[in-house]
Amino acid sequence: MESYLGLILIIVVAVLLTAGGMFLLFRQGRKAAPPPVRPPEVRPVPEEERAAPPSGATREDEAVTTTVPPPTRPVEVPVAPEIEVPPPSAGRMVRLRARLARSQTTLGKGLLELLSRDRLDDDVWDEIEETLIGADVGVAPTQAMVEELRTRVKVLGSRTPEQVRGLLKEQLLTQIGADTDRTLHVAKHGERPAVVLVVGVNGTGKTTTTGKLARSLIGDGNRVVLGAADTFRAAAADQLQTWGDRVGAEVVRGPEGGDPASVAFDAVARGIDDKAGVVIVDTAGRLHTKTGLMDELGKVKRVIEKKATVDEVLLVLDATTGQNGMRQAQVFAEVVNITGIALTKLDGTAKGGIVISVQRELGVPVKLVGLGEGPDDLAPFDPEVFVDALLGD
Ligand SMILES: Nc1nc2c(ncn2[C@@H]2O[C@H](COP(=O)(O)OP(=O)(O)OP(=O)(O)O)[C@@H](O)[C@H]2O)c(=O)[nH]1
Ligand SMILES: [Mg+2]
Repeated sequence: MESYLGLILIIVVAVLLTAGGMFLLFRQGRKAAPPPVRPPEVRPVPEEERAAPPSGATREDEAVTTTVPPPTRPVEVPVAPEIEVPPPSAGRMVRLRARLARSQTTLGKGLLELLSRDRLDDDVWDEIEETLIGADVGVAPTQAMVEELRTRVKVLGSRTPEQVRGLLKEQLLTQIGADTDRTLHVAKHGERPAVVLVVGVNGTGKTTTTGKLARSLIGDGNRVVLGAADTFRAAAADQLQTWGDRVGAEVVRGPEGGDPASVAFDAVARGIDDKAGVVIVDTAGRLHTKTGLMDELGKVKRVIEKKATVDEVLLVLDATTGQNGMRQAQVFAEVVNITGIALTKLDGTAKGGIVISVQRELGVPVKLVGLGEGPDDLAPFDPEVFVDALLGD
C-alpha cells in the first residue's frame, strides 16, 4: 500500500514538473517569437542611378538587399583630360570663312549695291562713306578709299557687277595691306624657345587666345610652355591651366598676388630647361589708367629679356569694342613694343572695318583673328579670305 502511495506521489510530481516545464517553455517561446514581418524598406533611387544602374545589379536586387549597407559608389579616379591633336593652322581662316561671312556680309553687300547704281551722285558717295565709317574703317582710310573709287568709276563709266566687285576688292585689299608680313615669329633661337607675350585690356580674350594659340602651335609640332603671369586672380591661372591640360602644354604659375614678372621669368626658364619651342606668357587685363600696372607690364618684358628674346608682343583687341577699345589699346603700344594684333570676336561684329583702322592707328599688322570661343577658332589672318567673305561669292 505504501509503495502504491509512493508511486502515485512520484507520478503526480512528474506530471506537475512536466506541465510547469512546458508552461515555461511556452512563455519563452512567445518572447523569442520574431517581430511581425515588415516589407523591406525601399530606398528611393536617385535619378542618375536610375539612368545608369551599377553593373550586375538590377533594381529588384536593390529592393531586396536594403538591410545590407547601401552599395558604395565607385571611387572617382581623376582621369587626365584627353589631349586632342588639333588640325594644323594653315588654311584655318578658309575653314572659318562662314563665321566671317555671317557677320560681315551687310557691309560688303551694302557697298556693292551702292557702287552698282547707274548714277553715282554725291548723295550716293556720301552713303558709301557713311557705310565705311559705320563699319569702323576709320575716317582717313574711308576718305582715301572713296577718292580712289571715284576716280576709278569715272574711268570705267558703265560697270558690270564683276567690275564693281573687283574694284572694291582691290581697294579693300590695298587698305588692309595684302602684302604685309603677318608672320608670327615663333621660331626657336638655337636651343632657346621663342617667347610670345600676350597683352591687352581685360576681357578682350587674352587667355582664350593664349590657349588657342598654344593648341595651334602644338598642332604644328611645337612643344609649348604657358606662363600664367596674371597673378591678380587665382581663377586666371586656373583658366590657363585648363587650357594647358586640354592642349598638352605645361603651365607655370605663381602664388596669387605674386610678382607677374617672376612668373614670366620662371616660365621662360622652364621653357629653356624643357627645350620647348615656344613660351607664351598670358598677362592680366588692366586698365590703362593704372599707371603702376602698366609699368609692371614693361617690367615683365624686361625681366623676360634677361633670359630670352621676346619675339612677339601680341596685343589682343576685341573687335566688338570698336574705336573705344582702340584708344585703350594705344596705351599698351606705348608701354611695350607691340609686334602684332590678335583681333578677337570678329565673329560677333558686322564692323569688320576695324581690321583697317586698328592697323593704321597702331602701326602693326593684324596677325591672328578670333572667330569664336572654340579651341580651333583662331586663325592666321588672311586678307584675301577676309575680303572675299566680306563681299560674298
Ligand atoms: N565669340 C568670341 N568670343 C571670344 C573670342 N575670344 C575670346 N572670347 C570670349 O571672351 C571672353 C573673355 O575671354 P578671356 O580669354 O577670359 O579674356 P581675357 O582678356 O583673358 O580676360 P581677363 O583675364 O579678365 O583680362 C570669354 O568668354 C571668351 O570665350 C572670339 O574670338 N569670339
Ligand atoms: Mg585672362
